[in-house]
Amino acid sequence: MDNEKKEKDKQVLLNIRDVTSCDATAQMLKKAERDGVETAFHRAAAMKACPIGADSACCKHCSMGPCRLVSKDPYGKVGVCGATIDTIQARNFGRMVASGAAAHTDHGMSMLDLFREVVSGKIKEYSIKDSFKLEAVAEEIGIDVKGRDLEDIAMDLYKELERTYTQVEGEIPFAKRVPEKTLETWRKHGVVPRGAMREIMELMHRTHMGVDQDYENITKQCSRTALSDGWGGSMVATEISDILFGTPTPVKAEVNMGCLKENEVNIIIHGHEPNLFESMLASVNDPSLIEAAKEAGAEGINLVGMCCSGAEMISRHGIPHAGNFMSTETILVTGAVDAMGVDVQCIKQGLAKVADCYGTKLFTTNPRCHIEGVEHIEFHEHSPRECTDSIVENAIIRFKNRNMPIEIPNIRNAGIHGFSHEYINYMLGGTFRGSYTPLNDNIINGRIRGVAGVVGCTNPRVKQDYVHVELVKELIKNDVLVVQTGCSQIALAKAGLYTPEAAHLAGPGLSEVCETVGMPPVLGLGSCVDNSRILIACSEMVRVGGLGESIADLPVAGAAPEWMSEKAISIGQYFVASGVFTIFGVTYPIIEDTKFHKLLFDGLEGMGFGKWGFAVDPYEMAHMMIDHIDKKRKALGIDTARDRVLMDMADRQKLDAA
Ligand code: XCC
Repeated sequence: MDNEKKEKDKQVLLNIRDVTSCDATAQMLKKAERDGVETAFHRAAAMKACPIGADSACCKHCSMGPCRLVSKDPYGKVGVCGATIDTIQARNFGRMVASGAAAHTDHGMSMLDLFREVVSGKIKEYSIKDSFKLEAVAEEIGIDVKGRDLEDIAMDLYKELERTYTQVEGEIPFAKRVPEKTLETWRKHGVVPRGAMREIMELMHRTHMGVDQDYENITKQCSRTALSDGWGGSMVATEISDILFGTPTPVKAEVNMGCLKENEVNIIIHGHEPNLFESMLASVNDPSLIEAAKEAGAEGINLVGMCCSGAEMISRHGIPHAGNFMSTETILVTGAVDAMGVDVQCIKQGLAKVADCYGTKLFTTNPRCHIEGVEHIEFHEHSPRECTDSIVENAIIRFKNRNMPIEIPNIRNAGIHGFSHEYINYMLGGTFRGSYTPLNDNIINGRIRGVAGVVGCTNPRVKQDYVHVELVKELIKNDVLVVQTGCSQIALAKAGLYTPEAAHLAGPGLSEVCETVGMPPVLGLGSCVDNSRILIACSEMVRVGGLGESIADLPVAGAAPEWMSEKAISIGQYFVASGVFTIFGVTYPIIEDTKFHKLLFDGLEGMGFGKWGFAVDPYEMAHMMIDHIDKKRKALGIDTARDRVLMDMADRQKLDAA
């Protein structure tokens, strides 16, 4: 028996309908099993998650251990150094925050490096696409813009934003965007971030053996570090990407595996940083490469995105999106992908083997992310086309030599993507009076009950897309407007909720608003770093007035129902520290009935922050969020308005006068 046959014989067979609600992924999983190909779904089924790790009851920060505590009796034992369960959990949690924040802030810093080189004229392949936004952001953080050259403003903006990373003392620049009362809470508890490098370094230091051994003190540094991601590194990534590549405005685009085209050279870009994808867009439109594809017998070159790279490009350019995180291996099973270029984050090492099985050319491009056995074509920002042209050329060669049957799921879902904070402002208020006032008014009058951010990954430990879709449907049915990013956005787009017609799934108040404005009940804001757009929207809701003085007062909630990455933990912690009730699904890396758990799930709220929640069932999760929104409405004194969803003019005037 050869090795391949042996592997096929020991392969776990899935009950496919239990692991995904994505029809295209299900179709490809069936094919993968026929072909004897293994995916992360199979590996998850074959490998039980480690229960000690899942509960964070293990400490391996020194070689006196690793020490294993007992989740069922968390205070029955301590580590060899004497560390209690709360110290161990807080340290493990802190390291997840540090790693997640590092990923986002390093991405943001790459965007800022590119911006500097473009502004100083050293890179000519990219340029400033949104000078209006450049001036608006500069002005907001105190840079004088009147009568000045764009280049001077841009260089000042670069210098100012560099502080987001390198500053050793003082507050990060975007702290100026934080509502005063929220900022006061941060100052009171000493969690206003200085610079991301300092915060991440300090958190790594404090979680070293024998340093910070007070879970409350560690939690403070978790918040400070996470805030340096949300209001720092991620926000810089979003703002600089908008300035360089354009601020998203609504665009009709398609998602799902049916975006692949059998008769064209198919290229997928997967990862997170938009500069690679922007260059690839230029490459696939190069007449000489199109000609080469045609000479190879193709009808053209088809560029498709996945994961957050795809979310950036569907938002800015309407580039089709083939699927979220748990579909990145299965799409290769189509046999139709001629090349996949990846940069950083969420790139499964398992892609290499699947790509090999189907002859797809897989390329890593970023110096931070190589994969053993995978060809690396380094992407240099000073000569970006060298890398992306080469990927296209390789894809054309693979197209010419396709030698196995192709099966592309015939599923495409059209929808409207590309909402940004700026566009929401315009959409609700019009060109001359762009404002969040109509949103606040509709929340106050009860047509919209509140706003929920539903974001984050997919995870083979739960049925792919199912929790995202059911949660969002339940929220909009109850008049909660939903904003989304990342892989969650793609789950809902595949389920058809990104069309204005989906308004019929919303409750009467929300559907009325959607129909009046012509918007879907679910708004996609882009990639995971674009969660910063949700923070900005929250600040704006506070600034406009009528919904309290801090983010913690707003009738809003957040969820990452199928999360898997450490970045998600950092995102969760910065939303909580900003004042938002944030619920995670799948599993929560802390034992219940410990002091650290109580602090995260309850204590933080009493200190003026938000709090964490956990639920696996989408309906339970939705109702926890709705209950929280109702609690905030009550505290604001707008709970009675909700009883009479449709108000007449007299009601409105009474409310305004109140
Ligand atoms: Fe990764 Fe960003 Fe999660 Fe998707 S949502 S699995 S982090 S690609 Ni960002």
